[in-house]
Amino acid sequence: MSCFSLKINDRYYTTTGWDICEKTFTPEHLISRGSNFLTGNGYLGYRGTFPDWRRDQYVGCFVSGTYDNADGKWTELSNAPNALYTNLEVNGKSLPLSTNPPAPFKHKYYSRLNLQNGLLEMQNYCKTEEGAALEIRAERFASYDDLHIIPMRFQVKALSALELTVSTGIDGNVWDLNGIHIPDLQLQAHLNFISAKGRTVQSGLTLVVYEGHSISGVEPQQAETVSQGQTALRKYTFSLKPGDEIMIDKLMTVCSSFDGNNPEATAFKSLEQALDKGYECLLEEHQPHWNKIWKNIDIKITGDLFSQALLRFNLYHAIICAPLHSDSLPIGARGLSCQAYQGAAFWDQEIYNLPMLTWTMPDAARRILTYRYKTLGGALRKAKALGYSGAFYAWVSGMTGDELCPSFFFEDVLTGRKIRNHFNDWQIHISPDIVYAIWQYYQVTGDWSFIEEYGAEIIFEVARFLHSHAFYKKDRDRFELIRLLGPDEYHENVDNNAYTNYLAKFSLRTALVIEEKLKKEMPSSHEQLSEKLKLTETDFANWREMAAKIYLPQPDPSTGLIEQFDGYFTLEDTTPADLQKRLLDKNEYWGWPNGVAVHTQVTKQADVLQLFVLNNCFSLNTLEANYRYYEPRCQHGSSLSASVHAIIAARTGRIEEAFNYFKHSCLVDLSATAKAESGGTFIGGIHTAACGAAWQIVMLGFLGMEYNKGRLTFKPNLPEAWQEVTFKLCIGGRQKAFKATRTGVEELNQ
Ligand code: IFM
Repeated sequence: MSCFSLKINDRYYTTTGWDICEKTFTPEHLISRGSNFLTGNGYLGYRGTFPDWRRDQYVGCFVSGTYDNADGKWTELSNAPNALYTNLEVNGKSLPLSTNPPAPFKHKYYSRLNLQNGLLEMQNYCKTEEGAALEIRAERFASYDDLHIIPMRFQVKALSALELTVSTGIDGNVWDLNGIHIPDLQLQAHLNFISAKGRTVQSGLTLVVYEGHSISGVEPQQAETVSQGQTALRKYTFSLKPGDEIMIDKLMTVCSSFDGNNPEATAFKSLEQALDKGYECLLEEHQPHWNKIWKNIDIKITGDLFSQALLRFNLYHAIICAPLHSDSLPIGARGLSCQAYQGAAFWDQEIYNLPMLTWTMPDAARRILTYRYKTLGGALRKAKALGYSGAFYAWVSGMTGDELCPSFFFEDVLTGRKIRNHFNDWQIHISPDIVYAIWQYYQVTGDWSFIEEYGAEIIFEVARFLHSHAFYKKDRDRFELIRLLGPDEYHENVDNNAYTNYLAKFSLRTALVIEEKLKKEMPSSHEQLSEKLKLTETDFANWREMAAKIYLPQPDPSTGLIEQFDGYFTLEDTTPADLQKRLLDKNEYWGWPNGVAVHTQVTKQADVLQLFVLNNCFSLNTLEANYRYYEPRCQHGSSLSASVHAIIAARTGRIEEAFNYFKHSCLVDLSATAKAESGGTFIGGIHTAACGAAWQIVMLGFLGMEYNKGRLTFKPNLPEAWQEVTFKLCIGGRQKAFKATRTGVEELNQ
């Protein structure tokens, strides 16, 4: 371990800008530690827990695609049996691995997440009450070379003579948020490996886990297999002299029938091959995958190691949450770090996660967008069920694209009554958000084939939906969008939310641009698609009319302010701090229908400001006026909010403020500032939107990047300590390298 360390906050430090380390573990950080030190590869996410932790310590290995509804209400990802489970007994007494080391060893304890390759290292020195001393090391990674495997190396060095028992195998008694997903788990200890297999309750998926290991260093005196309830373990006893070292190389392999018809064969093949190769070789094969990822996404900041480490921590999580191996899976709002938010995509995916991928790893962005095509059926079904035409995408979207967001989401903590939130049926901006991301992907990559194959169909169906949702106000000769929920979720049932209306217009115009191009340049595609979607000239004319006549709240000529929705400015004007004092219970929900914010101008998260991130037609004065107005009224009750404020603050030249919001956003997980529970619902885990947004804060905020009709421009406004920023972008299929300084941005020769 390097001697240099730079403090990140009271818990974490970095040694190189490529790692996040901690020196002590405190039980109050049980949830956030597991999330922050998550190792993953987009296929699975294994929480950063100690090897002897169990369900009460939130151990989890969440596997993409394993959606299941075990309690009849919540669909979520399944948690695989824990095949890294390992515990120790020293001289007959259990020795918890997360014990903080006693005084003489204090400074030697550490955990380190290496961001360069996702390797999580843990080291501890333990001394029992009787004076037996030992050093324990464990490291593991989720392989990018074979997505089904997690290799772990576990080492013990005796510092005094001691009797050691190591029990290692599979712990099938796992943490589940909403019902047990694999109630019929079958555990079996075979000669050289242990297996766990079961079926998920409602989705009927088979989930298979194998465990295998090898021991070197000292021969065990005794070995036995102990199967008890939901665990199957090998128990080894060693008699150790001071200086004796034991090394256990362990392997967990995971596969579900979502991945193919024979998950057992796949998981077993992975096990056999990996055992053959051995730990070092597996690590060696894994590393180049990360090298390639970092070569695309890294942003190097010279002059500020603190910002560097924060940024890379967020980029690391923005990658491991993304199912880059598939075009049928979404990026979950908590990625693969837990079951919260149902392993499902929200608008976060398009507006927060995709920009980084589109600009740096466009193939990956294409796959995630293809997921939206594959789930178009769900969006069509949702629209139909609610009486609309076209595609109304699910607010919470899993495997099929059918709406997963329950109508009753929160509970009123004062009365215990359920709250009917309308995230699912009024938050319509999700559909135009998808159009925005698709069009951005096309603008940056020039990949028209995506539009022809998938994008046009999605966008036409969204246009159709928007038209069917709109209300034509005869007296004003304009289209309005009424009964909405905009990005600010505290205000439900509002009309003409500026963000939604502007994006709706953008979507309609995009649909018309595509229609025109298809008609002119690819008439047969135009004909086929029109036929498939049963689109007529009347549809196109309707979209044209609505695009021309949709009401867009304009900046007020005297104040420059855009009203968030009709009547917003008539609401009580107060501050989040004031509302805090009105709470009867600290866990009260602030929003609909009776929350303290509902009749006030206090917002949960950026709304009008969010529009400015996506739409650069507004003048700097408008940005300035609205930032000054809306910023003090925002509670930042969502982890999505700080990044938007950072971007707009940077664009309007408030660099210190922007830097504070950058830290706020990038530290949301490391400082565990966000609630792990809201209205009785567990919402802990990694905030993947904030992770993706870290990239945007730097690029759109501090570097002032804009891309207009194929023209890339920058207006750098760097934080004080940042001397230079180097990064890569992939435009039109070509990767370009850039260097930004305080005075400008230049393209580098590669
Ligand atoms: O999509 C967000 C929403 O904007 C605020 N609540 C949490 C959701 C998931 O991150």
